[in-house]
Amino acid sequence: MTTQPGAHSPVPLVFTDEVAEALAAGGPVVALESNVITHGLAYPDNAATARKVEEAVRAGGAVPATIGIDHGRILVGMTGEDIERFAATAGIPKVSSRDLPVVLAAGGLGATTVASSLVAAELAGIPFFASAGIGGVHRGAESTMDISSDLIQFTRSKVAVVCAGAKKILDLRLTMEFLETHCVPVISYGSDDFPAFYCRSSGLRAPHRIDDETLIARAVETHWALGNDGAVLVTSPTTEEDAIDGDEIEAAIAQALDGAERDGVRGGAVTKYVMRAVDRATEGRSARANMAVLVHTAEAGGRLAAAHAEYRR
Ligand code: PSU
Ligand code: MN
Repeated sequence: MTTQPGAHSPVPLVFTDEVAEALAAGGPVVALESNVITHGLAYPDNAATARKVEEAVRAGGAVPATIGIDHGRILVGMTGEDIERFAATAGIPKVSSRDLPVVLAAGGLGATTVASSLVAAELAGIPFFASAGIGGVHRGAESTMDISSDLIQFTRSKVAVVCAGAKKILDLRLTMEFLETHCVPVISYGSDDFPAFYCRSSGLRAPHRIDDETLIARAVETHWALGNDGAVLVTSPTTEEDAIDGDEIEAAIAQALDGAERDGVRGGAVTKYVMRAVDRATEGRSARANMAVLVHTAEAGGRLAAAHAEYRR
């Protein structure tokens, strides 16, 4: 492990040797979030999936760097023991961008969302990040104003984000509108549509489609060369055989959202509550599709990061 204080930052970053070496050599690295380990799935599926996700990044041709908060330091890359510790420890807080300074200052463990993982990735000099489902504009946001910080962070962090779109439980039309308003490029890799997590399509057309990895790398670099300091979203749908039919799951989602409303679940707790309720309603089918889409997206992230590192040489 190497600890780097960071040339321009007092925030301690702790790199695994493998990640430090890859970055020093200009090799491909993919940053990964840890909130999906602590909040997205239950133990021991979460630990097994986190390991499979890391293997998938490697299969794609890159080095995985799972991000987490550990006693005032940002982990950039986790060991097998770290992953097991995050997966098995109950009560690790979900840390989004605004929580990051407080949790780092106070010490203790923290699980990073997409948003806070992007903050860490940029500090660490990692230009690629992968997660199955980004946060977005929640259904009913007209009155709740529940819009994920993930979307705001895309306007601030210079990192390419590979994902399978946003979760089906969100308002995907409004999520796409938000991304457009905030000038976030959205590139669909290998599909015409914006995917919806474990569903291959949200029913919405993506603004751009590119199937060639090198061309995606070039579009990402061009966005930054144009003076933009934000993210580029690259979506990749899950496979046919692992996908869930959108209509099939809609009733379970509607019911879960009603349940959240009835139980007074608010803010950051909504996503986990609704995802788990849908998993119960589908007798684990959505949880299995969730694990599959995580692995698939990680593999696509590895492949795209590898093409990007090659392009930059
Ligand atoms: N994927 C899941 N479950 C989750 C998340 C992803 O299957 O809980 C997390 C991600 O970490 C994402 C976060 O960044 O949800 C967004 O939460 P919010 O809407 O509160 O910003
Ligand atoms: Mn929210």
